[in-house]
Order: sequence, then structure tokens, then C-alpha cells
Amino acid sequence: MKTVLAETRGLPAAKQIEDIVLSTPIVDIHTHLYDPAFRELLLWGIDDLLVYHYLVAEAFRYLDSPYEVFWSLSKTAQAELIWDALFIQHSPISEACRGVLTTLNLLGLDVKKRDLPALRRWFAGQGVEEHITRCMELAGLKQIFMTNSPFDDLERPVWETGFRRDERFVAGLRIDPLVLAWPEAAPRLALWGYRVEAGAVSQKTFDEVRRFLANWTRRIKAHYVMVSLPADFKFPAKDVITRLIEEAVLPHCREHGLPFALMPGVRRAANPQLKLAGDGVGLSDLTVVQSLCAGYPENKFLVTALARENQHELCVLARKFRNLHIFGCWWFTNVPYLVDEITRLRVELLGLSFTPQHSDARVLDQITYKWQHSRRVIAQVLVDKYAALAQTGWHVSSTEIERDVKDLFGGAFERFCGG
Ligand code: FIX
Ligand code: ZN
Repeated sequence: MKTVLAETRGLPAAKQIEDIVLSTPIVDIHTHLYDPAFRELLLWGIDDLLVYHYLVAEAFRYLDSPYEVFWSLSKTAQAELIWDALFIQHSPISEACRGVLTTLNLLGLDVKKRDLPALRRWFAGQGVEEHITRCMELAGLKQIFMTNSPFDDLERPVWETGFRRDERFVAGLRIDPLVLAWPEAAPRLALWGYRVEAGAVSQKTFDEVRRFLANWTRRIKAHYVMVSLPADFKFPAKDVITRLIEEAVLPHCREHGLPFALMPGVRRAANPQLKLAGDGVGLSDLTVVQSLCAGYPENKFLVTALARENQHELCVLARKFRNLHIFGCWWFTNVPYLVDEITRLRVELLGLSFTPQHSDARVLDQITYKWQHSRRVIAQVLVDKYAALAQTGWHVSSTEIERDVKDLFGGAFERFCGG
């Protein structure tokens, strides 16, 4: 056992905790990044950073031009408009804007020059392989989970052709269309050779959906099956969705030992004119999670909720069901103010048996800022909690802190998935 932190009154103990939190390698359990074999599907560089949908939504707070005009522009022209509206005409103090600056700063670029052409020149000189390694090192990531959908027409052919995997990128099987849009998904499965019916679903259809899930699970070596759910999602219900989940998805997950990851709370296309930036948030009925965890104790569920108002109930559910592992501060909750609040709530109700964060990065470079910002908040929460323990006379060793932080940054998740 390494040195015991004798005192928490002074800076050294806090510094030691921060150092551990800032340097412990992380498994990023949900992103929209791709193995470099997917080539242009892996987004990176200044223009992709600027046209990130979080920034598109914020830029339209200031832009006057019609939506169609913006969408008709090239990526570089969109990036220039966003740069001007969010960084030049106003100070970039929102979390997503600050994230761009943290990223550039971590990459060693001088942000105070405000020189977009110079930034573009720098990125143009980088090679993708080296850039992946550099960003992962800066973020301190050892593994990145992708979001992999067989329904994605750009992604599917790459899997079908086959490629040599980059071991740092692991797969999550994303099945939103299957569960949420079965009438449209069914003909596609039929086209791919699965004998399914779109209407009155029979045992044959469930068997074929399971064959589809099994084939894709094996093909991509999926570590979990994932779906995002609309805020008004109901389960169980007297509909085909419930039957597909009960008769195909859950048995598949049990057979392959995979968690079913649920992300409730999105209101897709609240403003369709904003395209990907137009999704909103709504309060979810978390009895869905309760029904699944209670009804299917042999299944494992990973859950992150989008609404701030759902976070407390989700923690309480995790206290009741050990087949539930909660993770991440997703999307609109990934702002330091809420990461702080939600992480404190989780620690106080669950100890260390959860995964406080995932990045949800869509652009490779974002892992640097998302993780630096989150690590700092998580470190402060732990500093406070270990200090509160010290007041009782309980001292933690640095070995124990390292153990705890490893659990938060992937250890607890891996045990949950594997156990
Ligand atoms: O459904 C999801 O996985 C969401 O994370 C995305 O749809 C969303 O657009 C996003 O990027 C959130 O961070
Ligand atoms: Zn996501």
C-alpha cells in the first residue's frame, strides 16, 4: 500500500487526487467515432469541430439567414459562418464553444490569433493515424466505443467487405430503426435475406430478427446492443415494439451475454429545419427501466437519461436493481454545471458503482476537451468526498484512490458487462 493521505486539510491530498483523476486511462463507452478503416466517416479537424451540431444549434440563435441557405453552403462556408457568429461576434463562453478552444489549446495551437485559415493549414498537415494516437493520448483514452448501425448505408458496406480492425475501437450494435421503426426496418431485413413480416409478427419473424442480431453481433464483435428512446416511450405496451424487445432483443442479449443499453429522453426532430441539431429533450417515464430490470433479471441494462429531472429516479432505480448500470452525462447534460450535480448525486446514492461519463464525441478531436472538462469536475467531486471521509477519521491511500478512479473510468463498466 502506498502512502496514506494523512491529512486532507492541505493542498497535497487534493493535488494527489486530481493527478490520479487526470491521468487514469479511460474506456470511452459511447461515441460516434469510427475505426480509421471507415475513412471519411471518422470526422476530425477544425471544420468538423465547427459544424458540430451542438454549435449549429447555438449559431442559429444569432443567424438571420433562412435554414435552407445555411444547409446549401459547403462545409467550409458553414464553418466560417459559425466561427464568425459564435467566436468573433460574441465571446465563445458556451460549453461547446469553449470545447473548441480547449481542444485547439491542447493540440498546441494558439487560439488568441483567431486565425481560422492558419488553423485549417495546421490540420491539413496532420495524418489521420498520428492524429488518432495524439488525441487519444491527450484525452487519456485506452479504448473508444463506436456506434455501429447495420441500417447505416455508408457504414454497412464497410463491415460487409471486411477490414483489419484497429483494436482501440470497439463496437456497439445500434438498433434504433429495428425497435422504433419496425414497419420501415422489416422490408430492409427482408431485402437482406431475413424472412420477416412487417405486419402481424410471428415466432418465425422473431427467430429471423434474432438471426439478424446474431450475425451482426458476430460480424462487428459487439460489446452491447444499444437504442436511444423517445421521451414518450412505453414498455410494456400492447404493440409490436414490446414484442420485438421481449421475443428477439432480450433473448439475443441473454444468449450472447450482452447488456442492452437504453438512452431514454430524446425528442427527435423537435425542429426538423435544424436537421441533426434539431433534436430536443423530454422527461421520460422510467417505469420502462423498472419493468425491464424487474421483468428480466437475467438481462443487463446500461442506462443514461437525457433529462436532468430523470437523474434522481434513475439513481434510485440503480439502488434497486443490480442488473442496471448507469452511465454518462449525455448531450444536454454534458455541461460542467450538470456533470457536477449529477456526479455528486450518483456518488452519494451509489458510491462507485456507476460510470460517470462518456464523451459522445462525433469529431475525434472532441475527446480531448470533453474528457479534460469532465475529468476536472469529477476530480473536484472526489476531492470533496474523500475530505468528508477524512473528517470521520477514515483515510484513503493513494492505491485505494487509484482503484476507485479505475472503477469510475471503465473498471466498473467492464465488470458489469463481463460478470
Ligand atoms: O442518440 C445518440 O447516440 C445521441 O448521442 C446522438 O443522436 C446525438 O446527436 C448526439 O450527438 C449527442 O451527443
Ligand atoms: Zn450518442
